Amino acid sequence: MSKGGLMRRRTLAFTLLLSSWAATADAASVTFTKLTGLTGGSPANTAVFKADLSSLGLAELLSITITDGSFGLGGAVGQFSGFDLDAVRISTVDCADAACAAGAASAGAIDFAGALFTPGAQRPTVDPKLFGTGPAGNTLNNAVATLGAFDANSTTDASAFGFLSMGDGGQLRVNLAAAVSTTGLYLYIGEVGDNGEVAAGSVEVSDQPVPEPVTLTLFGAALLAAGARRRLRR
Ligand SMILES: [Ca+2]
Ligand SMILES: [Ca+2]
Repeated sequence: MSKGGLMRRRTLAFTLLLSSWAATADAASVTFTKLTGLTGGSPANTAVFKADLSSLGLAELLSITITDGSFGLGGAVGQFSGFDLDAVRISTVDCADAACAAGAASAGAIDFAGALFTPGAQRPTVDPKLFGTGPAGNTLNNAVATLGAFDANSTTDASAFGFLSMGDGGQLRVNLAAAVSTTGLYLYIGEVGDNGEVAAGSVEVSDQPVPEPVTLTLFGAALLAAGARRRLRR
């Protein structure tokens, strides 16, 4: 392909991306109720929060964004800073206690392998990376976090397992494998430690997918191409 052809293709990618971003995405913030009791692994100290997704004005659910809102309050430091997320589950079972949520059948698969994670800040003393993250600390390692199961060992010693520490202000975005009707649908999230760290009030659900990494790469390439064009014109 000629340089001109390559440039045109990059410009097209840029344009398509902008138009898809400009499309109105229906999203809503959810309100959580804390369930009674605790669940998890050993020790089992995971608090579970429930949100009713049927009253948000969204017909379908396709993505979930969870943002730490702890502002440095509560919980541990270093790699365990911020909201410690044990599990995320959607279910049509209306639970009143944590054990019920841990056992409730899932109403739709969540694509944890494709999760987008933005690490939050660690509180001193800072560790190489947050707990439950990949090698560079900016991805989810779901082999450690097991976000499909309420199974976290609520400890900060060597037996810590089964959760993701998001860091202060950290954000996790996941897509569902397929859109799910919100009729009679509940969202459950588990917080390890039950120590006052919160994500409530900053969880958003949407009927639009979150951007895939490949899209972001294309976007970056388009920006580079646009920059190159500007430099050439000078
Ligand atoms: Ca924490
Ligand atoms: Ca887990």
